[in-house]
Order: sequence, then C-alpha cells, then structure tokens
Amino acid sequence: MQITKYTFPIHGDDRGQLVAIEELRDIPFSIRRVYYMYSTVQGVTRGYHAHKSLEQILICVHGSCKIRLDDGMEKEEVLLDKPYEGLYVSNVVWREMFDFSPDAVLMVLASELYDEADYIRNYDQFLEFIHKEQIYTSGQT
Ligand code: T46
Repeated sequence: MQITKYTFPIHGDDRGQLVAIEELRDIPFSIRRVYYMYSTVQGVTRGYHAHKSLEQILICVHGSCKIRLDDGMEKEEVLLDKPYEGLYVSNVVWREMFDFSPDAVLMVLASELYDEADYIRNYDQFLEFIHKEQIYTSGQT
C-alpha cells in the first residue's frame, strides 16, 4: 500500500517554530473541517472505520501515536511523532489510531464537513464496499 507523508516547511527563528499549511498547496484538497483529539486514555484504540469519500491529513502536533491503515489487501502501521509531518489518509481506507503518548494531540484536516453517512463502521461492509467499487470501475472500462 502506498503511504503518503507530507513534510511541511518549518518557519523557525530564534523565537521558536511555526508551521503553516495551505489548502491545495501543501496538501491535495480544500480544508472544510479541522478537529483534534487529546487526553486520549492510555491503551485506547480509536477509529475502526473507513470513509466513502472523505480525505484527511493526520498530524500529531504534540507527542506521538501510531496509525494502522488497511486498504482491504494490505495493512501498514505509521508512527506520527513530528509536528511538521502529515499522513495522508484517502477514502476507502480502514484506519485505527493507537499507542497514543499521554501528551499526544492528534490534529486532523478534513476535506468535508462531518457526515455520519460517509462512515463505514463495519469491517465486512468495508470489504463489500471495495468489492462493489472494483466491479463498478471494471464495468466502466
Ligand atoms: C477519522 C479518525 C482519524 C463530531 O461531532 N464531529 C466531528 O467532526 C468528528 C470527527 C466527530 N464528531 C463526534 C462523533 C462522535 O460522537 O465525536 C465523537 C467521536 O467521533 P469518532 O468516534 O468518529 O472518533 P474517532 O477517533 O474514532 O475517528 C475520528 C473521525 O471521526 C474519523 O473521521 O478518520 O478520527
């Protein structure tokens, strides 16, 4: 599975560091929503879902956490521990977030507003969705 990580430019000076992220310049989509999670209970795993169309960039702006990505064929684990690094997570990818450090702040830039109808929260339905997409795509060519 292809893993896409963005390293954002750091505008540092003798006062400290600053990272700026511009839609369609530094990341491949327009940002319609920003959310973040913090004070994550130790040992907890979040996520366990995919999205039908949402694209996102995950940035651990403080501390560290790991992301497990699954495209239905392969699984990969990615460590996020740099506030200037973003992980691109496309639609139709099952994601789980785990191993949060006590101080972790995971910020997410999202391409769409919150829509529960875009979630696939059942793993078998996720595999079914991929299968249907493949049939549709192969039928188009
Ligand atoms: C994702 C991963 C990386 C809202 O009301 N608005 C929002 O924008 C979001 C993201 C969540 N919520 C509510 C819905 C739930 O009642 O907040 C509660 C927790 O959301 P959820 O259980 O979906 O959180 P995670 O950490 O499992 O997943 C989140 C995102 O929902 C999801 O899109 O890709 O982070």
